[in-house]
Amino acid sequence: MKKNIITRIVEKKITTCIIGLGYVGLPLLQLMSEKKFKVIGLDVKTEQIEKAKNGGLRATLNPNEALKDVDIIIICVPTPVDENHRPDLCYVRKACQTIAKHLKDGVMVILESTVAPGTTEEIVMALLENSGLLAGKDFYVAYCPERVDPGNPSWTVENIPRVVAGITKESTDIAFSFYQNVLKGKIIKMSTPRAAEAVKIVENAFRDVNIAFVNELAKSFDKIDIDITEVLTGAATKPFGFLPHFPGCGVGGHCIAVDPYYLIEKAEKAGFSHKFLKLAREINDSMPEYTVQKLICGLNHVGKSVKNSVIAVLGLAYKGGVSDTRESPAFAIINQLKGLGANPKIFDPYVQDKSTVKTLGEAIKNTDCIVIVTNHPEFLDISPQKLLDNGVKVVIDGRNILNKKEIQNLGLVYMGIGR
Ligand code: SAJ
Repeated sequence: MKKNIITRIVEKKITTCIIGLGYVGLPLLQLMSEKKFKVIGLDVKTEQIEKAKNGGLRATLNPNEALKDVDIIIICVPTPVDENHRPDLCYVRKACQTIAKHLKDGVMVILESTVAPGTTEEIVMALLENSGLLAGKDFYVAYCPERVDPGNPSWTVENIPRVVAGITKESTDIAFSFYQNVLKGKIIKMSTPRAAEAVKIVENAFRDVNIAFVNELAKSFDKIDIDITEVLTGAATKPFGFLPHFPGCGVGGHCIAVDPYYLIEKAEKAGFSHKFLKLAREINDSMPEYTVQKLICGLNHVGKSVKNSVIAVLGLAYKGGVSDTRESPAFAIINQLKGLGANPKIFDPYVQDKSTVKTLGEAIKNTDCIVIVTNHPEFLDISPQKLLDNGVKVVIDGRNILNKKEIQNLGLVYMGIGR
């Protein structure tokens, strides 16, 4: 069986189904289709199916169609947290329940979604064995964390290195062979699925704690009149042992702001408390309020209150160049401003449906204060003169992207995050 499926992978004679056609599954579906693999996408949302079909890809809402005669099933569904930051595996469970109804001998099931270490062996396997088949004996199971970085032109689903591990050596070998034949990036075998699950969580928790580090520095440096961007640029001249991260008005997105909670909960259940990870989350989640405090202070400098000012929030997306607003700090900032009696104009060129004005011009026209929440390229060259001409008095730069000196030289109040 192993030689058969690996031979068929090499000969591109396998049929693959990708469950979940979001920012992870859709690029993989596109890539496999371009490489002439027989592949079909399965999703529960019509708009995702339409999006795939409009790109000339095979996709369906119907599991019977998607899982008929399939050899390899890749699960790429979301793994969010709920409002109490508790991990939510409902999409993974649903996908496994669907698969179990169609699972046949010799099929390889690979989970790509970010999960707590142990999930593949303790939850996914059991759900799939509801098919009546035995994992590792009748069918194969592996874990290969996704590493998609939305908007990154250099690192794509095709060339990003990947780690992979199966529940048995055979499962590992088959999954390894699959990715080696589909992708170009280096594929590294790990000893167990839980090691591979831990790799992904560690990568993103690493980023979260480093961002929290510079966010705490920003609060400290604001008190002692040090420009953190200058200090980080200086520290980055050290060619080893330092990796620059940057402070801002908050940490959003479905990865960095979410993944640490999967390890926090898993460790808690095992009797360990991740004080450091929790503190990092607390610091990063405090940045929207810190930004609003700076806005209040900035308006005070010009004798105005939040309630009696026209404020424009620039950016809703969680990071520059994308339209994804999940976990974006923009919403906390907007809610706090509304709580203070403001009715802010909102403009994000990538999120028109949630913007209250349609152009940057409208956003700054007759506005007292702008607050930059997202480092969209469109905001990088906002002209200080234009701000002045439109009556802007206060600039809150939540991503430290504007020219502080130029803005201050025109007599406007500039407040960055740590600068
Ligand atoms: N952010 C900061 N300071 C930083 C970097 C980011 O405040 O120095 C904020 C961003 O504004 C954003 C949030 O953190 O609100 C997340 O930014 P991100 O650049 O980490 O973007 P993501 O969430 O798309 O992270 C993805 C991740 N990829 C995967 O999980 C597969 C992450 O592992 C990558 O490191 C990251 O892209 C990347 O390198 O861009």
